[in-house]
Order: sequence, then C-alpha cells, then structure tokens
Amino acid sequence: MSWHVLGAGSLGGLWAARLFRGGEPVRLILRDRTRLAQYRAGGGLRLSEGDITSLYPLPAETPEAGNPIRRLILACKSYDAEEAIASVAARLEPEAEILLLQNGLGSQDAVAARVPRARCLRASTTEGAYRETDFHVVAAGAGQIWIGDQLGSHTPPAWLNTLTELGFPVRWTDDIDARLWRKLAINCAINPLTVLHGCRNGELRQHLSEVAALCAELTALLEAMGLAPAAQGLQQEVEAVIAATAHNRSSMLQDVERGQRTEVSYLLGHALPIAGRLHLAAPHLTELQQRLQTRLAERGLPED
Ligand code: NAD
Ligand code: KPL
Repeated sequence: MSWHVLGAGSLGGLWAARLFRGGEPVRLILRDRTRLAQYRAGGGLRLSEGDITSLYPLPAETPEAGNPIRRLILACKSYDAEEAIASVAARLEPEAEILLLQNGLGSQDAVAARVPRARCLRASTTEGAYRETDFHVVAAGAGQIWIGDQLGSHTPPAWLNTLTELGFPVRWTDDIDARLWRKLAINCAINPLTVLHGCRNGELRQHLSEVAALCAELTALLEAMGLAPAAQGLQQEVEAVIAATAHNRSSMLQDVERGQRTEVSYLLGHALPIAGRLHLAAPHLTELQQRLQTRLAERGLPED
C-alpha cells in the first residue's frame, strides 16, 4: 500500500526520504507540472544527515494524477492545509488515513471538515528539518513524534509499527490534543518574542519576566479548557526549551527572515479567541499578538 506525501518541503521531504529509504512505496505530490518538471530535472530528493547527503529518486506526481490515495501525509504549512487537501480530496479512498504534521491548532479541524470520511490523525513533532535548496532537505535535530486521533480513539493505525521499525521516533497517544496544546503554548511563549527581539531562542533568557507573564496566561487558559496536565510546569518547560535550543532561530523568526508568512494564526490566533470565549483576561498575550502583527506589517508580511 503506497504512501503519498503532499508538501515536499522540510518535514515532508524528511518523512518521504526516510520512508523510501526503508523500502516503503512512497509518492510525492507536487503543486503543479512546473514543480514536477523542476523536481525531475534534479533527479530526486536530497537528504543531508550530518556529513552525508543522499539522493533518493522518489516518484512524484501532481494532485491531478489518477491513482487513488489510501495513506496521505499532509506536510504543508498550516495556512496551506485546507487548499492542499481539497486538491486531492477526490482521489481519497473511502478508508483513507491522513497524517497531519501541521504545527499549532485550527488547520487540523479545517482539514477534517473537508474530508469527513477519512481518518485524520494528528501529529505533534519536535524533530527539526530545513530546506537547503528546493528538494534538498537537511535533518536538523532529533526529537519525538506523537500521533493520535482527535476522537480519542485507542486504536493506533496498523502502520505505526512500520514507522517505528524504520526508525521514526513515533509514539501513540490517546490525548493528542493535550500534546498539541502544550506545544502551542510553548511556541506562543517563545516564537513571537524571538521575532520582536530579533534573537535566537537562548537570548530570551534576558527577557524571562516577559516569558513568565505569557506562561501565566497560557497556564490559566489550558486549565480553564480542562487541560490541567498540559498546563503543569509550563514555565519550567519553556525555560528548559529556551536553554536546550539556545542557538536555534525559532521557526517563526526563520519565516520572517525568509520573508514568508508565519503560522501565528494557528498559535496566538487560535488561543486568543478561545480565551475570549472563556472570559479569561490575557493582556500580555493580546499585546504580544498586536506587537507581532505590527512588526509583520512593517516587513510587508501578512499579519495572519
Ligand atoms: P515547508 O515550507 O518547508 O514545506 C511545505 C511544503 O508544502 C512546500 O514545499 C510547499 O511548496 C508545499 N505545499 C504547500 N501547499 C501545497 C499544495 N497545495 N500542493 C503541493 N505542495 C504544497 O514547511 P515545513 O517546515 O516542512 O513545515 C510543515 C509543517 O510542519 C508546518 O506546520 C510546520 O510548523 C511543521 N513543523 C515543521 C518542523 C520543521 O523542522 N521543519 C518541525 C515541526 C513542525
Ligand atoms: O518549536 C519550536 C519552533 O521554533 O517552532 C521551538 C521549540 C521554539 C524551537 O525553536
């Protein structure tokens, strides 16, 4: 049974190359015929791990290809996910399973609503990858991948063991929402501040009172949502992540530096309306979003 990977960027490239290398049938879905021609001209997908770069000649196609899709890995950015799934919806088999790799929250529900018959599994990953050039991905950091089902299904998909055997650091969770919310909270406390201060994660150690104020509001939000375990020790973990990733540029800062849209709508933009509905005051998070939007606008980038 073939895998399809839609979104041959950093994370999609990493997943596709590892599946192909492990002997799994896998096909890339590229946006259009121009991208497909560019991909074919390069001879395949390059993956660099440490000092070693390998070329993997994965087959690729456009969304219009005729073959049915049974297992799909959706690896585009959150803001592209709905349009991307719509482009292949007609090709999904009735029993199709879709693995959503998007960071933040909001896009997963939007995708699931577009394809109500498919099983949409959600992933929360702390692995790192970036694009050296088009179709050349660099594996940039080990991590952990949690996979779960929104409906609290206790049945992992049959292919979870395959991923483990191939060396994917995957674990099943019955509460993926709590994992995604915890990561969202960590990203809300770190990523926008790195953009506003124009700094690597570690330099936020000079702004720990700002971080603490954000963590207090995020903790209150998670608790009010009934996600107390996801709220526990949030500030300590944020400080630990800042220390452990001190030399990294956050994904949001990298987006801004590359002149790309950020995923803020799926982070602060997802959390703040929920805080509002719960009548929770979140002045620091609100001000953070406003300052970030101003900075994005100054740089000519979308505010959402
Ligand atoms: P990316 O920009 O490197 O790759 C996304 C790819 O999707 C691009 O190649 C883009 O052309 C493609 N795409 C978008 N719309 C498409 C469409 N309609 N049809 C075909 N292709 C389409 O992004 P990324 O860094 O791989 O991130 C993907 C998601 O994973 C994001 O939500 C990100 O936050 C999350 N994530 C990334 C990392 C990482 O280290 N890169 C780590 C954790 C989570
Ligand atoms: O996930 C991250 C991101 O940059 O999006 C952190 C944890 C902040 C590491 O950089």
